Amino acid sequence: MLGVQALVVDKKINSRSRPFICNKMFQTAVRRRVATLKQRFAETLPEIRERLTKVKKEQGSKVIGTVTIEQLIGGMRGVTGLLTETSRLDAYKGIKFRGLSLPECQVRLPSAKREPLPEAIFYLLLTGEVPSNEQVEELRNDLIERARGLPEHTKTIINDLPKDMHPMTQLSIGVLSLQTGSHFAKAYSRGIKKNDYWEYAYEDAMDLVARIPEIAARIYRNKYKDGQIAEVDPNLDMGANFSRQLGWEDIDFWELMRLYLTIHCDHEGGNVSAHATHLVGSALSDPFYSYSAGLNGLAGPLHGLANQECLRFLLSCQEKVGENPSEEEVEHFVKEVLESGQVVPGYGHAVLRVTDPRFVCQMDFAKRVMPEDKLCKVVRKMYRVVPRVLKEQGKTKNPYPNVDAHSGALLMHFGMKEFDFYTALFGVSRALGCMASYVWDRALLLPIERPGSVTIENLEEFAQKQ
Ligand code: CMX
Repeated sequence: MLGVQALVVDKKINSRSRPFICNKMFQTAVRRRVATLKQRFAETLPEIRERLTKVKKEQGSKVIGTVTIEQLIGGMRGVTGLLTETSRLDAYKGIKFRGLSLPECQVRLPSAKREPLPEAIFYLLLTGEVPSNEQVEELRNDLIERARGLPEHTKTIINDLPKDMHPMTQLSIGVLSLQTGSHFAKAYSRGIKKNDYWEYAYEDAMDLVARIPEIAARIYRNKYKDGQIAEVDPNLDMGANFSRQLGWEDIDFWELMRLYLTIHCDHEGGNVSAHATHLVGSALSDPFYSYSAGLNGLAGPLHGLANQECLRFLLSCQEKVGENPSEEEVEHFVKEVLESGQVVPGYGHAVLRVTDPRFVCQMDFAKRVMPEDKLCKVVRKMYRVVPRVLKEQGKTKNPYPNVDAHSGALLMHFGMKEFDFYTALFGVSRALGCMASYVWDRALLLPIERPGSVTIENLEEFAQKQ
């Protein structure tokens, strides 16, 4: 059995590591044994389980909210009905990962240069603790080892997919193909105790997080480049390795990828990708089945696909009114888009009622790293114009930009022009949050999800009785 102890390894910090990669980590790195992430998870679990049992037992009959008929018809907006440990979205303050805002994560989490390491945010999501440099290094090594185990059949499947298949379809298939190695599915069919589900879920979740970057990179290299892909470098972090496998050696791009993987990783439980993963997992489908479903949800234009739509929108603005449009020209363009019945991609949100902090930190990155980039300047002009136009239109509850309003322009700056691939990058990042939540779902023994439903006739009868 794959117990906690099975992962205890004496990982040494590799002295040959490139000094600028994990400099913060290596400055303080000591050659000593650190508790693995799985051990830390196991240590924190009993207390959390106890708190959940207590609150259920003592407060279980209390009402946390109501559901109006409008909410029932309207996609359950504002209905709180899910337990998600990893993050919480506040309509006015934005996302908090285990209580830490994005700017706080940027300051407190271990980094290679400036942006948090993706491994560090994953550790935070799983345990609720800010990891030390040694803990991140231990996790990084574990993920590298797992990344090297990408099955040959997954490579073959991706190679054989039609090149004109959308990258999100390919990514979903690639993740699903990992299912053959599911520890959870094998253990379940052998027969395991419910209390132990999380250990096998953890193994699968780690495999998935470790292997999805190479799956996405292979899709990119096959579809748009020569099909050749770099080996995983054991001295680099996930952001840098993923960048290299995509084909970028520019360390500013590596930083962008670290930022990208951090800010897209989680957005509490109700968004389509997280909710779909949670729902499918609640049937005890293993992490690969579950996250493949989450990716299918992420592929929708009102969710993750909005980033590619947003870039298309920015480019068509430039095409129509020039590379450096005035604010008046931008306003005219936006109004035309609205009048034609389309939404302004990258603006609005089902929960947020302020500018998305994930937009702000991308804008800060752009101002710092590429202050003269013309497309990023258009993004900033849009930010000055679109909220006012949407407010005048009066329909949108949140006229401010979301995460997707900026990401495409940053990628374009570095020459990643294939914008139908952008949602696949989002999918690599969202795996961190969805897999951390999947492990918690099994650890907290959450049951199969099964809300009730009504017919229109039921609603009419109910309204008459009222
Ligand atoms: N442009 C134009 N109209 C918009 C709009 C936008 N950006 N955002 C919302 N609206 C409209 C809605 O279409 C709706 O119109 P109808 O009443 O005619 O149907 C009205 O305003 C009210 O919608 P809302 O309650 O403010 O927004 P929702 O919670 O229904 O939808 C979202 C949220 C994100 C789907 C919507 O704002 C949208 O379509 N935005 C553009 C696409 C986008 O950027 N999606 C990415 C979201 C982030 C992510 O999940 O990745």
